Amino acid sequence: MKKNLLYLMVLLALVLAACQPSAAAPATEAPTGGDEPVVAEPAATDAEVSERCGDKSQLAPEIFLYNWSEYIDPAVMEQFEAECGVKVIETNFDSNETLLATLQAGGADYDVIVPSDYMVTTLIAEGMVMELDYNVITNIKNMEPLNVNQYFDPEQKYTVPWFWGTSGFSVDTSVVTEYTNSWSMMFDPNSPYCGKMSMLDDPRETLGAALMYLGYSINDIDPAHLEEAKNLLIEQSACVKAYDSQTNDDLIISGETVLGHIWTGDALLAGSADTGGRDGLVYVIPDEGCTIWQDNMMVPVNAPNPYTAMVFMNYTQFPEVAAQNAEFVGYATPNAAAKEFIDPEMLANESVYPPAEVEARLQWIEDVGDAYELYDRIWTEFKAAAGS
Ligand code: N2P
Repeated sequence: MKKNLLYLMVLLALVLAACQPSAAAPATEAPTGGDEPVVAEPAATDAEVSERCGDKSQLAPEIFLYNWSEYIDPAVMEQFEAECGVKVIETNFDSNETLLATLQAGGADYDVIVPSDYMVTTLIAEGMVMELDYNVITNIKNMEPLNVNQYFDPEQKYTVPWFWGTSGFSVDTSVVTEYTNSWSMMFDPNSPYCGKMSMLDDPRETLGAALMYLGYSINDIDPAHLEEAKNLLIEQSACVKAYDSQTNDDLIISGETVLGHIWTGDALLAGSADTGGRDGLVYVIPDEGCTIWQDNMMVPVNAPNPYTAMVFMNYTQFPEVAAQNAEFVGYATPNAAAKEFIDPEMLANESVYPPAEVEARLQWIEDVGDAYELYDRIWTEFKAAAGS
């Protein structure tokens, strides 16, 4: 009888224990940025706090990543899930302006976003992103000094550098046997390659290319200069097969285009049969200059899982992980510690890591403040005139 009572008590204790909130339940996100905890959490055990996954007891089961297309190795997300138990659900955007409009429309609760430089300025000014906790993102220490404390985040409070690159054009040299390193290859109205070109579908990049060809700054806000750039793009549109930032690499690989305004990594992977592309596609940084940019991970103010977001951001910047990712996407890494794990041939590729004399003719896109509306109007008018 006594024995039965003992069993009963043990059973009762087990039932009661099962009803208690578990330390492993992901319902509560760890406080970040100095906020007071809403609910006091039991201190995590050593087993729960790991270098790569942070405090496991505080991780959400999934996070939402809003990213450019083909801009993370899916294996990195799978590894993070296997190691840390967090599923990364990725959706893509095709321009910084789409990203901004999506966030402004609300309703989309992303944990991690990947804006470029000038859009970082906008998002901070609009109060749409949160300060990061670099006690969680300790791998910020791995970054090249040149890629941190940039003009768009001078005190390094909001961003984790992701990749950087340029926006030149690719040439299919099996068809375009004679070419120059000038934007005139893209803007000549009498080009023999009329109808076989693509341009990025991106207001600042595409208007920027026209502004540079005309000899203006990529950040020009003179309405007359923008009008000129618009008219140049309208004239060029007769020769443009597609305005496309996501499948422009596929277009040139398949031969549908032979000249394409394109970002470095896409050009690099498209230009080699070893990486799913085709040999003979050459990437050009025009003599007149082109955009240099840096994309960065950030956390929106209304992110549901900021702690887990920051653990993920940190995870991607361990040297081996960052190197694996850089080789997959084909872009230049800001992560200095990753470089010893990257194929030396890629590091030596001057299209990916341009030498100082080339860098001197590159321009950063900047937030143009109130002139955003001018750019928006000019771009909309151009798109209407180009019929796309
Ligand atoms: C990768 C997109 C690169 C983003 N497909 C350029 N800012």
